[in-house]
Amino acid sequence: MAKSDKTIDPAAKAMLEKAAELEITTAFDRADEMKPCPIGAKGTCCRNCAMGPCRLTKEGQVGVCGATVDTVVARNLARAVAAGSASHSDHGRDLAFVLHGAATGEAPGYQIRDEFKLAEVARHLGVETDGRTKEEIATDVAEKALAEFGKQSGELLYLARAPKKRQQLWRELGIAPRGVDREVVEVLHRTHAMNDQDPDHILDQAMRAALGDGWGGSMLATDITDILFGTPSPLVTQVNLGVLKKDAVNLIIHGHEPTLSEMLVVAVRDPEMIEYAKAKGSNGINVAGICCTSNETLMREGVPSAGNFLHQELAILTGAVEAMVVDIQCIMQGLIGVAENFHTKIITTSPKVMVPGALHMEFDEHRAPEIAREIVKTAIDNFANRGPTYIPDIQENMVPGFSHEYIRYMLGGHYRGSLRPLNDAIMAGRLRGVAGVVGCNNPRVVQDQGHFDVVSELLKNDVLVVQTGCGALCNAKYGLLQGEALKYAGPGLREICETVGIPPVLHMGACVDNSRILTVLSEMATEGGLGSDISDIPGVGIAPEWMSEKALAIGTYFVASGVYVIFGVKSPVEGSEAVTDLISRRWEQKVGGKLEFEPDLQKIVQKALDHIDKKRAALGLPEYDSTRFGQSGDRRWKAWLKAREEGTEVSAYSMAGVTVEDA
Ligand code: BF8
Repeated sequence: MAKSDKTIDPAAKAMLEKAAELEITTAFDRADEMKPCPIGAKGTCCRNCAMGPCRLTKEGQVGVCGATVDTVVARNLARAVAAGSASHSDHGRDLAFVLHGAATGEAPGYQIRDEFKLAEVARHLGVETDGRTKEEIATDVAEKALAEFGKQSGELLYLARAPKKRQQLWRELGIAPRGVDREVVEVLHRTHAMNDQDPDHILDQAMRAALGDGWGGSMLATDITDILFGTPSPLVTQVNLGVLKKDAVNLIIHGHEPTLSEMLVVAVRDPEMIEYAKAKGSNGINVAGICCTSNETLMREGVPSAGNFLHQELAILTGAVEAMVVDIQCIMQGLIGVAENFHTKIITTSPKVMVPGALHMEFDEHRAPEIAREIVKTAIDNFANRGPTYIPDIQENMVPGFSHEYIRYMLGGHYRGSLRPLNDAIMAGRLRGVAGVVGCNNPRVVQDQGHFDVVSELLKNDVLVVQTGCGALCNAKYGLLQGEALKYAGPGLREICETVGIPPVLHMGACVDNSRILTVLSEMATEGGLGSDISDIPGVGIAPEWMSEKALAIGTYFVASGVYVIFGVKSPVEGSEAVTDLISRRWEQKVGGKLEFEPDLQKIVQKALDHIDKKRAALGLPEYDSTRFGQSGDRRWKAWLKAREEGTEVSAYSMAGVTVEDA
C-alpha cells in the first residue's frame, strides 16, 4: 500500500510523504515491517509462567499445565481489560488527590471552579453540604472518592446512578464491583498461572473490574475534572496539524491527565511568558493538544487540537514543535526516534512514565504553576534551535463540549432540562437510535477510515452519534462535529439538530468521559418510554479502530451495562470459539449486552442498525421510516439547496452560537 493510502487525512498524507522524503519511519511504517504474531493475535499464547510460553496452535492442544485454549484466551482478554481499567482508574485517583490538595490549599494554583458539580458529586457520594464551605465539601468528596478505590467490601457508591434493574442484575450475578482496585487485583490473581480456569468465571471478573472502571474510576475522573476545571459546554475550536504556527513557539500537550496541561495553558497565556517568547524571536506561544489531553483542553479551554493518536509523530515531523509534553498513556516510544531528527524536546512529566531519551521534568501538584512555567520556558528557549518547518495548511472547525449536563440543558434549559425530548424523538422514529463511536486509531487499518465511514453512514440513517477520545478528534477533522455536518444527516436527525441547534455528532470528551455516555444511557432508561434498563435502549457502542487495552475495558463495561458493542480491526479472542460465543451470544443472555469483533466496516453499520431496529421492535416502537420526518424543517433546507443550485446568494444562519457559512 502506498504510504499516502494509509490514511484518509490529507494533512497526514502530506506528512507521510514528508517522512518518506526525510527517510524517517513512523508507526505507519513500523506496522508494515512488524507482522503481528499470528498466535498472540488470536489470544492463544500463554506467557503466565516459566513452563511456557505455551503456543496453542493445534486442535485440542493444551499448555504444559494442561490449560485449554479457551482458558488461555479468556485469561488474556481478562488481563487486558484489567490493565485498561487500572489505567483509567489510576488517572481518576490522581485527580482525587489534586482535588484534595486544591481543597486543603496544598495544591496552589488549583481551584474549585464548578460548585454545582461539586454539590452534585457530594450528593452521589453522601457528603453533607448544608452550611459547609466548598473547601470542606471538596475535602470530603476527595476522601470519599479515594476510599472508593481501596474499598474492600460492599459496592461502589456510583452504582446507584445506574437504573435499578441494572443494579439488581449486577448483584444477582455477583459482578457489582466492591472497590475499584480490588476488582483489578482479583483479575490478576485469578489469571495467575494455574488459578481460575473456567472462562465464564474468569470473564465475569473481567466485567466486574471493567464496571469498577466505568462506574467508578472513570466516572470519578470525569466528575472531579469537571469540579476542578469546569463542566464542559460547547465552544468553537480547530483541529488538525494546521493549528501549529510557523512563527510561534509550538508546545504540544499529549497524554491524558488535565492536571498539568491546564496549568500549562495558564502559563502560555501569561503576558510575561508571551513577552519572553517574543524576546526570543518568536511571535508568541501556541499550545495545541494530541490525544485525550487534547480532548480535555479543547472542550474546556478552546485549545486547538493537532490531531488524534496517529498524529503524534506527524506533528513532530513538521519541524515546528519546540516541545511535546507528555504525561501518561498512548505515548509512543517512537516519538524519541522521530524527535532526534529535529530540535523537538520530548518532555516526560509523570512519575509513572519515563522514556529513555526524553527530558524528565516531573510534575508535582504541590508546585504545579512553577513547573508549568519551567516547561514553557524550556520550550521557548528551544525556539532558536528550530530548522526548516513544514506545516500542512489544513485545519477544520469543531464544536466540542457536550457534557451530559449540557445535553440536558440544551433539551430544555434550566427550567425543564431533561432527556425527555431525546427519548420522544427515538420513540417517534425521528431518531432511529443512538450510537457511541469511540476509541483509537490503529495503523493496522487506514487511519480514520473506520470512524468516518461508520459515523457518516449512521448519520444518514438518522442515528444520533456521540463521540469521545481519538474517534471524536478524527471526525472533527472531517467537519462532522459542527453544523455543516447536517449535510450527512438523515431527515429526522437533521430536523432534531436544527430544532435544538446542535451538530449531528456530539463530542462528549476524552476516553475517561465515556462515563458521561453511561450517565446519559442511565437517564434515558429511567426517563420513561424506552424501557427500564440500558439494555432496552435502541443504541450501540462502536470502536472501529481500537488498539488499546483501555478500549477493551470500556467495551466490557458498556457490555456489562447492557450495550451491544462492536469493535473493528480484529478479534483478540479469535483463537477460541467458546470465548467468542460467550462474549457475543451468552453474555447477551446474561447481561443484555454483547461484544463482537468485526473488521468489515459495512457489516459493523449493518449490525448496528439491525440491533437498533431489534430494540425498537422489542419496545413496540414504530418501525423506522426515513421518509416520515424532517419535512417541515426540510423546507428551509430544500429552499437553501435550491437557491444554492441556482447560484442565488443565501445568507448564513446560526446554530449553537456557531456561524455556519455553508451547510
Ligand atoms: O484514551 S482513544 S489512542 S488517546 S486509548 Fe489512546 Fe485510544 Fe486515543 Fe485517549 Ni483512548
